[in-house]
Amino acid sequence: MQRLNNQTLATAAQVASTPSYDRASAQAGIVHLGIGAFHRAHQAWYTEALLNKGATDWQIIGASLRSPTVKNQLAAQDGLYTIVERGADGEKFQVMGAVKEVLVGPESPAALLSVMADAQIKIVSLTVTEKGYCHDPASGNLNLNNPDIQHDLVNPEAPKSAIGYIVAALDARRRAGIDSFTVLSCDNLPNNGEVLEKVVLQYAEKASAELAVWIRANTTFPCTMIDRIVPATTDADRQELEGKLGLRDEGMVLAEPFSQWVIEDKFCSARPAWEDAGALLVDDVHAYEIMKLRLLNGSHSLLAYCGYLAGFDYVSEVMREPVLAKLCQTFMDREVSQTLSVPTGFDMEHYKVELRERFANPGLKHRTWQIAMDGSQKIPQRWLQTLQAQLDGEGNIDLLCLALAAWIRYVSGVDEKGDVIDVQDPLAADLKALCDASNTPEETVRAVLNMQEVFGAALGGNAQVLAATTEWLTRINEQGVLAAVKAELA
Ligand code: CS2
Repeated sequence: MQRLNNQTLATAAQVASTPSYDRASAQAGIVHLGIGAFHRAHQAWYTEALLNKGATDWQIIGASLRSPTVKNQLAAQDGLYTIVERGADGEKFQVMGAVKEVLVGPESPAALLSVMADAQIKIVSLTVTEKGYCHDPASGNLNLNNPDIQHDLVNPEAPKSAIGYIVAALDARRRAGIDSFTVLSCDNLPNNGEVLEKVVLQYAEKASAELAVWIRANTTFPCTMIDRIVPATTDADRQELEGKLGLRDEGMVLAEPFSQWVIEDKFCSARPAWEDAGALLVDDVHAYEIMKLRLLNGSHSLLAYCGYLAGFDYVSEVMREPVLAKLCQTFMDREVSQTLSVPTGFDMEHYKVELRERFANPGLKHRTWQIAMDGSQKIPQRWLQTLQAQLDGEGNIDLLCLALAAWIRYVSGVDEKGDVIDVQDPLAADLKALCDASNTPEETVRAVLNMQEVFGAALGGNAQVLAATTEWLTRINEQGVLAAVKAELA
């Protein structure tokens, strides 16, 4: 089967929309670190809309900081790939031209740094997941024990971490008298721009005091709220698209129709008019971020752990189980909503209903296992801030503690059928060791909540949280998660 590329684009155009601009003459203005499926279906999609409307300076140079997979997928396709948008009313295909080329950090750190230092690049954006910030989630400080950070501080010319790349590229610009780029975080962290700014400055201070001063004076780090459900692409997805497109597309991504991007309008350099593509440019993103992280991602993680333990592979299946659908709604209504201050003019009740419809989208095979990954990095902003707010306001914390118990059960590494769980988490080994060394649910919960880097001191030592989480873990172990939740919500 022929590959999608410049030569075969006309074949794709029979079923898909295709770039309406001259890709060869468009210029790159953005370097994106972490060109995974999410970026290709989100920021690249907004940017493509502008290119289709005639913008010429904003193509994207994508970079992978680990594996050459995406480069290998896209290089043979001249950077082209398809977004398959799948919702309740069927599917839509769009071939994307926004990605000019893909670089692979480990193949040539110098090549990536030199592109980032090019005056034509105005924005360096990143989607490197929570752990890519190399910070301690509870305090927000740069983790100086992180092996990549230790490596980068001694090898600044060949970094491994996004932080190392950003600081080295900013240093090159400073030395060459080139203006700073804006650093745009596109990860699911609250105050993501501020988190990034803090770790970048802490790292820069270690590297050179003068550089840190320059970054403080010249660089901005806007916060963003990013939202689109984009499950990992599978080979079956590629096979299916091949039948429809008549071409092989190794770089395709699947996404839901919904998409939202709220960006703090704080750029130290030129920026694309993303508002013309439907993004919201605002003075303050905070209320949007918190709402999305606690309602969408918080419920997602709850459904992922409970759903996985109950034997469900995909979120849409979890939502078809009435007990778990009810759990999701009760969690949102009873324990999350009241901790949120709604952005002006925003209809939160509608947002919650829409979220549950999005989770139930049968066209997306979003694995519970995928969402369950990296829990130690995700749950502080998804659950723990909500939990703290509920404790402060003397609100209900029952289902938040169920969530914690389900996570603890999950990271113990054995599911309800006795099968081993492939737990992916930077702290997986520590978590498993704590679970293995404990003899009772109470000991297990106490040991895990004691992990200060995740829970901080106040929450980890809270007696009410300890008791409720222990109670849930006991019930899960004895009855299984489904029966335990059913009894609770009856
Ligand atoms: C999910 C998110 O994998 C996960 O942890 O909760 O990737 C989620 O799909 C996105 O944030 C939706 O915008």
